[in-house]
Amino acid sequence: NTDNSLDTILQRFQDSLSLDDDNNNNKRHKFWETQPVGQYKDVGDFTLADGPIEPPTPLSDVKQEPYNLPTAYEWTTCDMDSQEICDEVYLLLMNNYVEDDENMFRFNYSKEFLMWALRVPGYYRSWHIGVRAKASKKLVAFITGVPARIRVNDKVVKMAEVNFLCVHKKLRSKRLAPVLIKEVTRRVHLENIWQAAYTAGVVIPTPITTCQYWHRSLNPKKLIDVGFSRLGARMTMSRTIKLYKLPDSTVTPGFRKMELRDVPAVTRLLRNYLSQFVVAPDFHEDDVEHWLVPRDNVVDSYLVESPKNHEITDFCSFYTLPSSILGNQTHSTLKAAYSYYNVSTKTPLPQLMNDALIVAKQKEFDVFNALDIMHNESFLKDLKFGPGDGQLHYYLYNYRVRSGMKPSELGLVLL
Ligand code: MYA
Repeated sequence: NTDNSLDTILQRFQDSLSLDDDNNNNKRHKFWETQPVGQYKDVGDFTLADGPIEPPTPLSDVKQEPYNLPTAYEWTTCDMDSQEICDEVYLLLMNNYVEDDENMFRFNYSKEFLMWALRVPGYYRSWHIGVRAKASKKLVAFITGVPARIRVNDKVVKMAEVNFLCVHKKLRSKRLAPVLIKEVTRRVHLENIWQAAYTAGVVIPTPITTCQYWHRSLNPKKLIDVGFSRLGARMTMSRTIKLYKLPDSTVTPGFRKMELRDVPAVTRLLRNYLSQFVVAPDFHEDDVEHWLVPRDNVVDSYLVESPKNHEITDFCSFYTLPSSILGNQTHSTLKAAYSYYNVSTKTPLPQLMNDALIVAKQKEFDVFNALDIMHNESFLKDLKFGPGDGQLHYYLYNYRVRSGMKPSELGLVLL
């Protein structure tokens, strides 16, 4: 009976999704089951239409006061223009943010990066939310949103991109995260925005797609020394170093750093390219100026300008996100570049990305990371990227999209 077997498959899928569950009661996701997000029980229900899961409520119905915190804690809005506040946020994240499964590495977003990621065109200060201990005033938790226009199929939707959710290690598993999420939701609603996009390494109801990280060694000796990668079977260190060796300079004629004057051409190139994906940002010139004009140690962008007619034909970019190496005597940071937005119309994508690897190597990155989204699969294997063990799940809040989206149909990179 086909129905039955479909049910079985769905049930197995649902079970596999909640394997990492740590709740003792029968509810698998006490918080997420109450939220307007795709629920596991709806997976495979093709009668549900794409679009908002629940309609907006009148603004006057949005709760005016912040949610209650445990009595020892208080809300604070983090002013990311202030060097002192940025230092506090930087330190909270440096010591408590995302680690790999083996707790060998922890993201170490720089202050400059945080200021870039959070002060975007049209940002709301009220969406940069902290929690302090009342007595010591120490910052112990954080969550942020920034506004974005995201296109899903043929609709452009105003959303919040939610990121940097962090609870101090000493305050974990006390259900503080749901309070932070509800508070950012409330503040987003107050701006008359009802949808959000976010990514996480954990599985919660319900990913729109699940992506994999791939890693390209640039400094294989260091990566092996710190335990990021291992010597391959039948490989010596010197053969490994030779395997990953790159030319000293880029090969594509007309390949150069992006400048402010390139914003209109890059915007056209990018808008045209991103239009083919199911979910992608709707970038205007001010977004491109913010997100893609190079900033030292934050974001790098290169393009190909035709030597003949000066047309901009190709574009590639990556952002800088180091990780602290936990408990290594000789090395304290892993310098990682993350593939951002890339567009090829004339230069084959593998050649363009090889040039990106060459500049990343020149800039002394140890590793170049990329997700299997957009057209990235077309260069990962040829350019000697290897699959990582980490997965990244993409989510939308209060917006349903057809399930079964492939990573290659996704045109969105969140930081
Ligand atoms: S992803 C990066 C997340 N940060 C880290 O991994 C840093 C290290 N870890 C921590 O700081 C803590 O472990 C965190 C959880 C804070 C993650 N996304 O307080 P709890 C659910 C969503 O007892 P803690 C990023 O920043 C969990 O399933 N939910 O747990 C994007 C459970 O709910 P349920 C998560 O470990 C964030 C509940 O929280 C996540 O002390 C997007 C447990 O709470 C997670 N990464 O703290 C947020 N981790 O019982 C959603 C755990 O139901 C935004 N949980 O399973 C939604 C859109 C909002 C705006 C809407 C506007 C319209």
